[in-house]
Amino acid sequence: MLRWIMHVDMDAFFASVEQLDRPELQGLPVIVGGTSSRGVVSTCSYEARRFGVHSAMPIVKAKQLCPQGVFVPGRMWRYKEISNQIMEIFSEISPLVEQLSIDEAFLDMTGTEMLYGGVLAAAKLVKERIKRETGLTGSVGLAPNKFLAKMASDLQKPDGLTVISHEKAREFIAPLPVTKIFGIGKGAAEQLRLFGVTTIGQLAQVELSVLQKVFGKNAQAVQQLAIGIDDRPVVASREAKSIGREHTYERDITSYEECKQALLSLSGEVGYRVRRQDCLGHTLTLKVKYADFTLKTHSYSTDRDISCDEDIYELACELLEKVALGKGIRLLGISLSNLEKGSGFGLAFEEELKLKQRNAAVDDLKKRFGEDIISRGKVKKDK
Ligand code: TTP
Ligand code: MG
Repeated sequence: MLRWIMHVDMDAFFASVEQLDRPELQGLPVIVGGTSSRGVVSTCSYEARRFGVHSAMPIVKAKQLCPQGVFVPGRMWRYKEISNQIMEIFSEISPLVEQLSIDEAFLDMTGTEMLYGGVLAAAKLVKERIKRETGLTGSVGLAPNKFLAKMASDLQKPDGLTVISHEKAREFIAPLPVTKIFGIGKGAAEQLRLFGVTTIGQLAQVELSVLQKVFGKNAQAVQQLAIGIDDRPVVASREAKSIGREHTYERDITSYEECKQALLSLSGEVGYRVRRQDCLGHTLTLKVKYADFTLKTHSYSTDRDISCDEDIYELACELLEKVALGKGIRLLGISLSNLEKGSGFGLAFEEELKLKQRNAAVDDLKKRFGEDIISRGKVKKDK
């Protein structure tokens, strides 16, 4: 199965949020940062970049370069709010997301082709959802590994979408300057230039002994990158405190039978995500939003290791007993928290072992053919 990694990075993030919230700033050189005379630029809009302003530049210098700039202090709470929103979108697109910073993440898209009709369609969907749900633009890189994906997302900023295919990867990166490789700064680039190496293609072909002079024990890893090879896995973000899924239904749910069917499907989705992140949890939360938008949550904690779809479903159904149907249910959600690492596939009684094997078989199918290939029980019939 072909590996596909997506890297998404928001464009001029803090500055774009300011332009979003204050439309009168659109099209203007907006510079976000400490506004005291000793402050530095956090970031600036692309309009300001034309004047040579960039992140980490002293504000004083930015004022010299761009006196007509609109200087604004940062509003971190607001950036975090939007950051959460985009991370939520990512987690709905891929079960394995690694957040790198406030505005960027890797998504492991391996095995999702069937789900979205190809990885390119998935990349377009991510961009569309970001735009529709936040009003901002992000740039996407799609490639066989993390190194290439991160490089790709940067190549056509802003609002970019760049795909580096498996076949063309090496050829694609060969003409680019060595500084495009993360970690090769001006110093190393200067040293390499003395050996006649300025492009990634040349870096791929130069004697390893030369690279050892510049990169020491990292020489081989650098040369691997130069031929487009990078085996680092996407690692689920450590911050993940809960893993959940929720769904808003087109028609309000009015019976327990329908609720159970919905929970069956949600349990499969949550379980798959929990296991892909090599996690198990101890607290299950059921979220219910009613037709009048009032919200209720019910939780249950246990010492047991919860990671199987069946356990999640069973606990969700127990919690459902506390739920009144009221005027109808608009949204249902299940999340697992109190997480710890480990598959919980250690010691097990025979019956439990069977369950785990069945879950593992389902995960394998989903990984290979996309998450939609199989879902639980009666739910499939409804689709
Ligand atoms: P970046 O993604 O590096 O920059 P950006 O989103 O502003 O612009 P680009 O279109 O090139 O991706 O960083 C994300 C945010 O992190 C940025 O909006 C502000 C903040 N940041 C700082 O506060 N200081 C810094 O030195 C950098 C690089 C970023
Ligand atoms: Mg960015």
